[in-house]
Amino acid sequence: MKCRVCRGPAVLDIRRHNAAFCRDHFLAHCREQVHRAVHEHKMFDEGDRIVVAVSGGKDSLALWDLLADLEHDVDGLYLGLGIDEYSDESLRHARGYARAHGRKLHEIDLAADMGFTVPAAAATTHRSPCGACGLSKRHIFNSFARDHGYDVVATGHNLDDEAAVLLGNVLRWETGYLGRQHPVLPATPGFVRKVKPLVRLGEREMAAYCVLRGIEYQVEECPMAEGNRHLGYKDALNALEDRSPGSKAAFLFGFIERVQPQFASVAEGERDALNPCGKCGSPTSGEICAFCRLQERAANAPSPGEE
Ligand code: Q46
Ligand code: ZN
Ligand code: ZN
Repeated sequence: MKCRVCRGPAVLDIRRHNAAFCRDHFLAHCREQVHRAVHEHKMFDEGDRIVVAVSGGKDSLALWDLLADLEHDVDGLYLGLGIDEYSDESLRHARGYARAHGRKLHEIDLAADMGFTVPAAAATTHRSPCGACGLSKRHIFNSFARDHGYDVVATGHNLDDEAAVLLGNVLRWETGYLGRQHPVLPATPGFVRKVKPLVRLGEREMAAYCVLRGIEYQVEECPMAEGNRHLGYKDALNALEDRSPGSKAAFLFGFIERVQPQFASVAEGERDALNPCGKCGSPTSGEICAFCRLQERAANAPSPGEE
C-alpha cells in the first residue's frame, strides 16, 4: 500500500477515494477536506469567533485541532452531562487537549449549573436519554455562544453521523428535519450559525487523525447510547458501503446538493412561527421552550426514595 501523493509507505487507505496516504499526506488530506467543506458551504466569515462543542471524543477534538490548524479563532465548550465515569473521563480528555495545546476551554456542568443530569432528565420526563441530551446540548451550546459573543457553533458531526441521521429522516419522511439537515444552518433571531466542518470525513478517518496527531480521546461509547436508532442506521450504511464504497458519501452529498433545497421552505415555515421563550428568551413555538420545561421537571423531581 503506497501513499497516493509521495509513493512512500501508506498508513491508511480510504476506499471511497480509492486512495491510501502516508502519515503526513493523510493529515494534509484531513485539512484539505475541512478546508473544502468550509469554503464550499461558506461556513465562516472573516474574523468570526467560533466555539467548538467539545465532548472529549475523537470527532470534536479532531475538529478543534483542525480548525485551529487552519488558523481560525476557535475556543472549546465542554458540557458535563452527569453520566457517571463516562462524563468524568470525557472531561479529562477535553481538559487534557486544551492544556497540551494552550487552548481555551469553557465548561458547563448540567448538574452544578442547571440542576439536573441527563440520566435524571430521562427518568423523570420519560424521554429517551439521547432525546434529553440532544435537546440540552442544542439549547446550551446556542445560548452560550449567543451570550458570549461567538458567531458560530461548530460541531464534530462526521460523514457517518450525517448519513445515518439522513437515513433516519428519510425512513420517516421527516420533512422539517430534512429541510434543516445541511452542513450550515444560518443565524436567525435567537440562533447563532451552526456548522459541521467534518461532513467530508468519516469516523475511521477521525480516529486515525487523533492517533496520528497524538490526541488522546474518550474511546468508550456513551453507556446511554444503547437503543439509539442511529447505531442501527450506521450498521446498515456500513454494510452498503462495504459492498459499494462511496455510497454513503453519494447518499449524503446528493441529498445536500439536489434534495435539501426542496425541503428548506418547510423548515423556514417552522422557524417563522417561533417567538421568545417566556423564561430564557430562546426561540420556541410554545410559551416556554422545551429545554426550560425539561429543566424544570428534571431539577424539581424528587430524588430516589423521597417519593
Ligand atoms: S452523549 Fe447524549 Fe450521545 Fe450519550 S446520551 Fe445519547 S446523545 S449517546 S452523542
Ligand atoms: Zn505521502
Ligand atoms: Zn426557555
